[in-house]
Amino acid sequence: MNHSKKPGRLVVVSNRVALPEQTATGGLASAMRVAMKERGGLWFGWSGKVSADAGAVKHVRDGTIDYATMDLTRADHDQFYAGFANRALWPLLHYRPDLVDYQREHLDAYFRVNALFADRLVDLLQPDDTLWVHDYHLIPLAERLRELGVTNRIGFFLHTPLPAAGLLIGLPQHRSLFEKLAAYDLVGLHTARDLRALEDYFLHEIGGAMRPGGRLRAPNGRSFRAGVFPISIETDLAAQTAREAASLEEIHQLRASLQGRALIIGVDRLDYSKGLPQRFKAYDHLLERAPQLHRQITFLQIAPPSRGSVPEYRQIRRELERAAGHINGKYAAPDWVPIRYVNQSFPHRLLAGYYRTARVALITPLRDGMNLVAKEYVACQDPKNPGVLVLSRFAGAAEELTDALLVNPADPAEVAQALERALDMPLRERRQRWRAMMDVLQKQDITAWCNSFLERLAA
Ligand code: GDG
Repeated sequence: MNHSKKPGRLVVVSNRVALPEQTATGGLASAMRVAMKERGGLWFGWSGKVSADAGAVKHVRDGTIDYATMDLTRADHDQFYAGFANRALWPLLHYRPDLVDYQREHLDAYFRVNALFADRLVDLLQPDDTLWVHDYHLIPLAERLRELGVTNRIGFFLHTPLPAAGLLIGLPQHRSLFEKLAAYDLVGLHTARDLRALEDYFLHEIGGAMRPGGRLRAPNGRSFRAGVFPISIETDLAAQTAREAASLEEIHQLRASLQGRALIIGVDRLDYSKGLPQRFKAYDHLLERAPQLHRQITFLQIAPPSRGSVPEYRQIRRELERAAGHINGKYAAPDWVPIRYVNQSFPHRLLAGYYRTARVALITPLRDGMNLVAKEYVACQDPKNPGVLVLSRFAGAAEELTDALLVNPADPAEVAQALERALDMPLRERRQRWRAMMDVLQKQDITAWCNSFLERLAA
């Protein structure tokens, strides 16, 4: 860095805050915890609690991090969080207009909660703070902060994909929402495809313009920069955690239970974007077409439930229970269960050990901003005997991890074929592919991600 001025405090704002004692099962929480650990600063957001005393800010200090959280009222939780954010924006951003449930009151609540966040945050700010706002819950936050007179640098990072502009304009009132991105100084996205969608939206759908130097100008007159910053993981730490996990009792137990069978693993929040029904179908297809693999393989799908207050999530949970039961009913033997389907979350050190035990990771989201599990799987492999990553082309990670076996998750035959190839892959090829992917992850780890975003924001 060649800034002459010492950077001020970092203020991270995200809907959920990963408080010190909580297990973080979401990608944003995993990543930002690392970013904050390195730099310290203020982390502001929702406590995750609903109460009548909403809006009062509570502070917790842990080392160099100051956590400031507030509760939401029941109505704000239902309309802002479960409503507009998770039943309109989340499906839209994941290319699922069919699942978008748009309600005007939910959009109003979304703006209301963003205004409340801004009102509370503004009292905590210092003049040289740099603000970094995260994700789709908080798109209008900067505009509101600007109205309140905040002139600090404010960056925004979108953790989801950004779909094609033609889909974005299907959202009623889309312009009242997306044009507000222009109040940020820098908007970060995971991939080049997401950036193209953003540019296309501003340039061709709402009448913005590209200014010299690559700044996007919105029709409201504000201009901002946008860039590609693929999020990553703590690569070296993940590798070390996985090495150490080998001696844990739980990992021995998993190994022993496999009785020499090859383990295929999937780890995903239980979410329709992760393509789990399609993945189960592909596994069924594999068992159907490759009877020689029966009793030779075990598929462990870990899927901690999330967003249980949203009906689509309860529905997919039921669907998967049925699908897993169906496959086990069809193929299981007295001494073999083809799928172990686990709706539970595990500490990271155990996940690391499970990843290292698995011969194949099967990660097939229909759409995913990045997918950190894919990166964690690679980082956790034994360099001498690494496993194979079967990865959806529609995960952001596929743009970097080009040595994975890339598949279209909607085609069970293609996925089954890739699984067969992965299970069969000679050691030499496994090592070559793993080395190439590990090189990417060592160069582009979470620290590099944070630094590159914050340097661009400061520039
Ligand atoms: C969003 C975007 C983007 C999972 N199960 C457990 C557990 N996890 C951890 C994983 C990983 C994280 O949660 C999941 O991250 P992903 O990236 O795979 O997916 P999302 O939660 O959907 O994250 C995504 C990400 O934000 C970052 O920008 O990549 O596209 O959708 O770190 O390890 N952690 C623990 N126990 C579990 O059972 N402790």
